[in-house]
Amino acid sequence: MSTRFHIAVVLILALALLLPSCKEHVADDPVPGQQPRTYLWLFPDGDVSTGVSRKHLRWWGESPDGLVRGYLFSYTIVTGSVTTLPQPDTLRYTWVTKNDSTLLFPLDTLFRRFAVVVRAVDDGFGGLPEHAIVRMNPAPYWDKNDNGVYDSADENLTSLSAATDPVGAVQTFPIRNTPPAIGLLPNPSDPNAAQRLPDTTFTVVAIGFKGSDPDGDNTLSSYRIALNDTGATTGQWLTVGLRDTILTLVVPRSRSDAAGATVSADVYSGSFLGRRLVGQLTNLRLDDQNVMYIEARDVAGEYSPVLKMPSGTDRWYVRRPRAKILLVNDYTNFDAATARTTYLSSLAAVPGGQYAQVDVLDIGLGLTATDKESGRYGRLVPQFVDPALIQTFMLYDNILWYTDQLPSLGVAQLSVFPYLQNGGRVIFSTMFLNTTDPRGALKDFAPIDSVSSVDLSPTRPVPPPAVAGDSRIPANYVVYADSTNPASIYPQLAFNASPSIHSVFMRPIYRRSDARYLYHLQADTRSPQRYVGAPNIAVIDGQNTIIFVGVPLHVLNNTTLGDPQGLSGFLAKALSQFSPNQRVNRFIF
Ligand SMILES: [Ca+2]
Ligand SMILES: [Ca+2]
Repeated sequence: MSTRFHIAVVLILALALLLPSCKEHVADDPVPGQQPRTYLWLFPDGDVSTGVSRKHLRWWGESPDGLVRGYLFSYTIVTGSVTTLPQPDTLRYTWVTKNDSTLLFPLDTLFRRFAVVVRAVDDGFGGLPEHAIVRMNPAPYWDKNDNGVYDSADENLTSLSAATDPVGAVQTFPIRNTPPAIGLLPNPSDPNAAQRLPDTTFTVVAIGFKGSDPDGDNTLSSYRIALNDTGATTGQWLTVGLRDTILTLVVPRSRSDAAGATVSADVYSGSFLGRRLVGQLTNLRLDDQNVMYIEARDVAGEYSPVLKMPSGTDRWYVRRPRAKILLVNDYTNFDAATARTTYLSSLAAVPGGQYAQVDVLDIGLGLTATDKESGRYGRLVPQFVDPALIQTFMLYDNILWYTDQLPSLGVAQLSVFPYLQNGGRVIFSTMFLNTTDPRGALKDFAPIDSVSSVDLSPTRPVPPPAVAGDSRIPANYVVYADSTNPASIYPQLAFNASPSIHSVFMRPIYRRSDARYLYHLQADTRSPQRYVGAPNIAVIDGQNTIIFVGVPLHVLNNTTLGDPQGLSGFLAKALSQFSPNQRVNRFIF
């Protein structure tokens, strides 16, 4: 503590003890012409040792012969420990009537000294608008244009000097910078869970973070990010701006297809739609584990402790994308292994062999049916679906998304539409629930107007009458291609020969106005009939970008009653019909 500060403390105690007699003295025998005195107090405990840049100050004045009208307040950077007014007084003062303020010293170096000067002004002076700028040299004036020179409309303040404390309260504060901190943003898909990376991704990953600084968040200056190495030899930091708190690393296929063991990633800031390229990061390891490092920097040039992702014992493995098509596995039913094998072999059998290589994303991995129903994300789904899953999709020309009766709709709603809008092509195969179904959400990306909502639950009345849909489709029932467009008739399909009954919740779907039907189910030949008519079960949109199938495609692999190539025949036709010149962000093939 400084000597002056001690004096201030002693004085205030003395004044408190002597207050009654002082008052009497002032009232009985005013002393005209005496200037006020000023006192400065630092909260919370008066510690003026080297400290952080946020200080709560309080000041007050004592006037022996009148009231205190206000204060001239100033602070300035100094080199030594200043305890008296400068001579000549060249300070820039602000006129204030309040008695306290939380000061944030504008620290832009590691260490600074700031001198605070407060001078009480008594009622011998008429006052000024709050925050008016006052200068005392060469004679007091209101520096209206704040240029430090008495000129233009500035006003002389002739009565100010006599009303002002000639000494003032002067205190020097040594301020040391405090380094910033950095932390992860909340998990956007679940605020109650920590943000994590999927343990395996393709060449896209997103991370959200936020810096803070005890000296004030407005003293943060930038962030920097590096991959796998922060050392000077091979590590490379990429510095990004303060608003870039959601970063997505993306490697275009043109680059990863030609890369060796490591590759450079483009770094985007923000959501998919609002994305901005902010730079590149070298050193992303393909088919290997990777680590990201992120730091915040403040205006004084100090960095936060490093934020490392993944953290703890988590790992993040980056797989090199190799295929032209991404198989999105959103299917957790008992026959999941059969379904997966059927899709992989049917794609491999497409003539030409261009789908022999298939990349798979198991978005249902780790989820129970209950999890799916409550909208939880699988652990391979990037928590920033927008932009990370959209950018992952953009690595592929086509997506085949197959799901059980509980599609990951929250994920699909955020990702499928932007993918289609940016050139992607999708085959989406789903089942429906027995009593409720997600018609509204499906419409966000599927070219359908509605889905039959008839009760298909086990407690539905025994037929007759037949209803619009069924939960039990006999083996070998034929799925006919729509023939209204003779130039583009799809191969016939049929339900597999076993089991004898397929337990799928089939509901007729109704096309969006631009879309056309691709397939309808044969009429029900059972007696009594369980479903009415020949329900439409597949549509394609008017732009030829998405095919939506309301039954699981993997049970339509009947090569006797369907196309001789079975499901493969359908996939060959569908993938070739998709705007054939389409290439998403790719280079080879
Ligand atoms: Ca001026
Ligand atoms: Ca700081």
